[in-house]
Parts: sequence; structure tokens; C-alpha cells
Amino acid sequence: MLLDELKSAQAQAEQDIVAAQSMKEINEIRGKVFGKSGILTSLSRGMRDVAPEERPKVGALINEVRTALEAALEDKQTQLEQAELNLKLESEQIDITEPAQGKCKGALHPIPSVIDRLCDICVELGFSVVEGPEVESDYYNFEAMNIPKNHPSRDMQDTFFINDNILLRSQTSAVQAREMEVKKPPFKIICPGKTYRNDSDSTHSPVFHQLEGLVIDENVSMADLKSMLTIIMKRLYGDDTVIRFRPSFFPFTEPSIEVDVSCPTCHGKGCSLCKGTGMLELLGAGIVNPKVLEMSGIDSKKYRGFAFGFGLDRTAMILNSIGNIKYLYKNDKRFLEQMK
Ligand code: FA5
Repeated sequence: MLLDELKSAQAQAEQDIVAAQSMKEINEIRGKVFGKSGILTSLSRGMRDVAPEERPKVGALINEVRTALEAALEDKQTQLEQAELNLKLESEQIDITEPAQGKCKGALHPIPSVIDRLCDICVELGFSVVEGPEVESDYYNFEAMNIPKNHPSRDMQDTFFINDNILLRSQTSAVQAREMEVKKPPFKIICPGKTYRNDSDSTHSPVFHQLEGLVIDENVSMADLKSMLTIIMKRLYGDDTVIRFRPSFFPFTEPSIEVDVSCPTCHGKGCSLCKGTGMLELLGAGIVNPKVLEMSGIDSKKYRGFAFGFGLDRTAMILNSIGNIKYLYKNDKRFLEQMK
């Protein structure tokens, strides 16, 4: 009786294994045969009703059926896995002779792109482009800019000092003194480059970029500075840009101003980026302090000058409506794609 049941269970399981088309079905058969209430498990339990002299023979047969079914399941599993793999390989085939699909077009990052645009505008206005060192001496960064050691205005720029006399330049204004020492007036120069301060939030970065402008001539005035800046800003941002001039303080210019433009995120309504003011500070400027001219060997009775220092990262943010300065340095391709 038990032997008949065993044979019919084996035949049924073998038939199911042949018909199985997926791993799910294989696992179901495995459960039906070997599981807790599987057919082989309950037949093994029936051994206690078998006469003692028959038990070795029946036990051996149960083991034989178990081994045969395990092997059949294993074989079928291998077959199914192989079929699945073949299907995958077939669908993922790479034809290396196929011509390449469209190339990804690169573009300039917003910061070098802004540097190029501003330099082009200023060169058209008669400026020449100069460069200065990023690792600078305390003298050119501060002292020659009328900011002596221990002067409180140094606190306005949280500077990275390398030692008492060497630092990472905190402003491109350092280039002003270097140029005034070697150039004979009149001259008009701009200097774009990296600057460094211990500053970090949505509009401040520890490494940022400035473009310094300096004009030295006999009769320059605040009116010249304001009209020059208006021309530059309108060429950069368009004729309808809202520009605001505010009185300010820099030890190297007297009088000094700061210039703001409408916020790229809220367009003047007020938001967290512009701290509710609707405007973003873009640059500092002013009439060069006669003391600075004298320290660099320029006759302040004959010559006057004006200077300005654009924040280029902010310029790029405003031009491209970027809501956080950090996006400029993350190297996220999705962001860069939008800047093309
Ligand atoms: C200066 O650095 C002056 N040297 C500018 C100047 C030049 C004044 C010539 C007069 C004559 P200020 O610290 O405000 O000024 O910085 C100028 C601009 O740099 C700011 O308006 C802002 O746009 C940008 N800037 C300053 N700090 C950061 C920063 N941490 N991250 C990004 N941009 C900054």
C-alpha cells in the first residue's frame, strides 16, 4: 500500500518537474514533496505502520525516491537558470560594429563663462587683463590697501593665514598695489581670479572668484565710476536690470559704495536667498584713497582713480538664477546640463 503511494507520488512529482516553467513552480514542487506536510515527509511518517521486516526495504525505497526527485529538481533548476541567462545575454547583446550614438556636447562652467563675458565687456571698454598671485603677502593684500596690521577692518574678511606675513588672498584688490607699483598712469586694468575666505552659506563660499577693476587717470570721479558700472551691468544682465548703489566703507576707497542687483530667485520680492531684501550684493567699489596711491608711488595730487571688485560667483548665480552658491562646485552633471 505504502509502496504504491510512494510510486504514484514519485510519478506525479516527476511529471510536475517536467512541466515546470519557472523557479517559482520548482519551489512549489519542492514544498509539496519535501516540505513539512509534503508527500514524502508524510509517507516517511507512515513507516511506523510497516511491518518491522519490511521496514529496511521500504526505507531504502523512500531514500531512493528522495534522491531521484532531488536530482530531478536540481537538473530542472539548472535548465531554467541557463534558459534565463541565455535570454538575458540575447537581449543585452552589444553590437560593437554599430556606429556610436550622438556625442555629449560639453559647455563652459558658469564661472569661467562669466569671467569670459566680463573680460570681453571690459576689454571693449579699454581695460587690459592682468593676473596676480593667489598666495599673497600681508603687505599687498592688506597693508598697501590702507589696512595696517591689527586694524579692525581686517575682520570684514575672515582670512586664511599661512603665517604672519603670507596668506591666501582674500580680495583681488591685492593686485591693485602690485600694478600701481609697476605701471605708469593713466591705465585701466581688470584682474579676474580666485579669492579665499573662511565663509560658508548659500551666498558665501570659502573659495570664490572676484574681478577687480582699476582706473587711474587725471580727472576721474564718482560719476565716471557709476556710469562705468552701469554700462558693465546692463551689458551683462540686460537693459532692464534693477541696480542699487549704496554708500559703504572700504579702507582703500573714499568714498566707497556697494552695488546690488535684483535677486535671481524671487526677482525682488524677498526670499531666504536675499534674506528678504529682494536684492543681492554683487560688488564693492569706490574712489581710490589717496593714501593708497601714495603708498604705491603715484602722485595723488595729479592722479585720481576708481576701483571695483565684482563677486563672480554671485554674478553667475544672478545670470543663471541659481538659488545656492554650492551648486557651482558640486560637479553634478544634471545641474551642469542646465547651464549649457
Ligand atoms: C571686497 O572684497 C573689496 N575688495 C571690493 C572692492 C574693490 C571695493 C575695489 C572697493 C574697490 P567685499 O568683501 O564686499 O569687498 O567683496 C566683494 C564681493 O565679493 C561681494 O560683493 C560678493 O559678491 C563677493 N564675495 C565676498 N565674499 C564672498 C564669499 N565668501 N563667497 C562668494 N562671494 C563673495
